[in-house]
Amino acid sequence: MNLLQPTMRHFGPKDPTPLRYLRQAGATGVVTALHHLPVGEVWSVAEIQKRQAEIEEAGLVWSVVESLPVSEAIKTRGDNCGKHLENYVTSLRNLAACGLTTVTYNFMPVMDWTRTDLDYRLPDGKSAIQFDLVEVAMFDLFILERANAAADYDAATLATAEKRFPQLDAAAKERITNNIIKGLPGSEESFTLDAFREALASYREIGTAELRDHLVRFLRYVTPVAEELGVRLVIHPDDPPFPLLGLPRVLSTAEDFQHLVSAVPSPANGLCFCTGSFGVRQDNDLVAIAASFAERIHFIHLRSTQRMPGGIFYEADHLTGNVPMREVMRTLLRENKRRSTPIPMRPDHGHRMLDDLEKPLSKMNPGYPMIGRMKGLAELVGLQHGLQE
Ligand code: DNO
Repeated sequence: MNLLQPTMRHFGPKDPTPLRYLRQAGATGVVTALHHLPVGEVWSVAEIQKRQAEIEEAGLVWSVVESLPVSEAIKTRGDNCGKHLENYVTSLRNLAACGLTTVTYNFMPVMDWTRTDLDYRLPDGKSAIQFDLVEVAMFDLFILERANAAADYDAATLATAEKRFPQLDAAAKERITNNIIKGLPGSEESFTLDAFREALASYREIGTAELRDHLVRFLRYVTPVAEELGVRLVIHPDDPPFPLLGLPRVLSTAEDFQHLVSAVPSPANGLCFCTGSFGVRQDNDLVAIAASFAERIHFIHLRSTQRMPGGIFYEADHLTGNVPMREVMRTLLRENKRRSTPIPMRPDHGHRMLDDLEKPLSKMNPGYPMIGRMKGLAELVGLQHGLQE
């Protein structure tokens, strides 16, 4: 059988889902990180082994690190950049010593992934997460009051934002603000409004070209060591795949990744192929991306999004929405067949549904309810069985 390795994400001891549930859901591997350690610090062998033991106790293996976060100092080439780069390499050495060789990271400035509504109801009553560009614009223009923000939106978005903002009550304003600045699960940063303004200000002199250069310099520093250790670094694409709040984004399209590969051809420079992130842009051809970068894909996130008019998208079921999952899967299986060890794949996100709807939202990791993810994994494994020749 030619199957991808089924994995699921876990957020460590604070995760409300016990590790054994992942195994019951069909995962053999766990995707996790040492979330309790501050970004930029060394991950010691002892800390890594402690987590590894917890995972193995549950009959699972730690397959992928998601993420070994890249600090803001490295992204901006700020004060602690040199120290953080050294620490990053030390952490890679320690991970490799423990047998962990697939390491995810992203290069999104300030914020990791972003949604504006964490409880968007679908017609059947399930709850999805949603991104609404008008809500981002309202936050940007009227709450954050960022200088020259208006220049970053088209006329229709601006007009809708101006019309909708006066109708928002305090709770809606708070929801949008918190969803944007407090950080979603897996984000290592969380801000107050003032701290957020300060973080944005650190990018005043950093546009697309500069951020791209910082990414290349980061990779040129870490990939020689990664290569020596047999570690594959996999960059997670921008989510959503376009600039937000005036911040540049440099990994949103196939061209962006091609640029990175040309600048740093090392085999340690890999891709976390995330269909949900790339798939938000209509001009991203997911099958072509999977085919052209097949050899560099060492970790896969599978989910689908549904685009709506006005810059809105929500997370669809794993096999519906705008992502052509069957063709994507066919392409990935072709590559998987060539490999000596299967490529790890996780069902990315899931809907809140069934009993999970009875649990308070505040006690769950948005995007990561267990039942919806289990359904996603089951569908994605079933699809692979169906595609076997
Ligand atoms: C969201 C995740 C991201 C991802 C990081 C990788 O659900 O896919 O938080 O883990 O961007 O560094």
